[in-house]
Amino acid sequence: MFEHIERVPGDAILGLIEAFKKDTNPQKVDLGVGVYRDTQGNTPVMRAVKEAEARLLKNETTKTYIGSHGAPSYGEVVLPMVFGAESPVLKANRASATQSPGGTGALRLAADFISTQLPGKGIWVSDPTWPNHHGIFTAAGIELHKYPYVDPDNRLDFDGMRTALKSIPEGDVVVLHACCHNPTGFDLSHDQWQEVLEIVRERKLLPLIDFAYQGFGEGLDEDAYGVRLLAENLDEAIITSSCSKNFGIYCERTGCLIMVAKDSEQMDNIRSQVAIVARENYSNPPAHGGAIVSEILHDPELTALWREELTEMRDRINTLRRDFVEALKPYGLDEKYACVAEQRGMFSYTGLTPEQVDRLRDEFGIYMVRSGRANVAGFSHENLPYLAKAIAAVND
Ligand code: PLP
Ligand code: TYF
Repeated sequence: MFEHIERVPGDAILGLIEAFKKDTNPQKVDLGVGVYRDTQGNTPVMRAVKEAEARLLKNETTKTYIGSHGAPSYGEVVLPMVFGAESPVLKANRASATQSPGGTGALRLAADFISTQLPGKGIWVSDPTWPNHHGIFTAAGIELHKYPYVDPDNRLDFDGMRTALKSIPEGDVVVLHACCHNPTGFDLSHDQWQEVLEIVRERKLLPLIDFAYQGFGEGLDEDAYGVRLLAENLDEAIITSSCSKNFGIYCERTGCLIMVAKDSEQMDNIRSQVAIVARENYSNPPAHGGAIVSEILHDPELTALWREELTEMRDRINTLRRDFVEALKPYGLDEKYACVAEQRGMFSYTGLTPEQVDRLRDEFGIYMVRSGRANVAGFSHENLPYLAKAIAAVND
């Protein structure tokens, strides 16, 4: 039965973890997979999370199923985090939260919902986008298309994006990154979001906004600008939120599918269908991550601590972005890589070519995705001089 099954290559991003581990170069630098790293290069558990877990362990009385939509206490705190506490969307009771196994799980729920409830609709993703978008939507049987996002000079191609969005067939789904675009780090300005809103409304498109990095760009509220603008001004939207990065609970698989409907009655109808999709995939989501988030966000002291830690992570990334460009100044390369200081979030499309990326890996033990995507959190004040020297060498 299994003889004909072929081996396929693994995930290119996750494969970098193994390759990095095997490298014996003492100066090696990991700029691959998108997890946050502190000054020591570690991905520690946040203090607010540790404290929340201690409380949960002490107070836990049952491990029974939590239901297909997850814990209500989780949805109760995620919705105001995403929309803002005073959101008209929440006041009108037209948003529904379904806890999911990570942002990935939320994307899969969205994909299955689209393929079963909106059959025949195509889906449009930015070129480039997170490779898993391709896999998830295609696996759900949805026809995938791309819209341009970056120009050959490694700048946001908003003209190309606008033109493409205007030609999307009415009723199709358009995937937008709320902030901290993966892989490029190029985000939309407020004016550009406004234009996107107008096109989406005019073309009667359904926006699916992937919100995996809330708080990693400019701030929790600032990063939600596009999500809130679209949700408040459109009848319908889908948002996939993740707590993996902003709570540092990657392995706890904590996310949320948020469906925005015209009114509370339609929201309830949709919600009943989402429950079926969840049930058919995994029945109930894992509880622990959602319980952590709920414990933190229901407690003002823990919330303040968590916000402080999140701010520290964000500020560190944004400082490293500027310092990276500074470190390239002595080599006359600061202008060439100035985009790194302007991009936001964990990732930067550096503009390094696949050949340069290969040389950085082979000659210097510096690992990043072949597209030239670097995880900025892998920079440190210790390795920046080495990185700058290596980048200068591959630019010779
Ligand atoms: N969407 C994007 C753009 C991502 O970069 C990630 C990161 O892993 C996800 C979704 C999924 O996040 P999670 O780890 O919560 O599944
Ligand atoms: O893009 C990244 O590095 C993160 C982590 O299949 C990730 O989003 C990468 C690949 C993958 C799952 C998660």
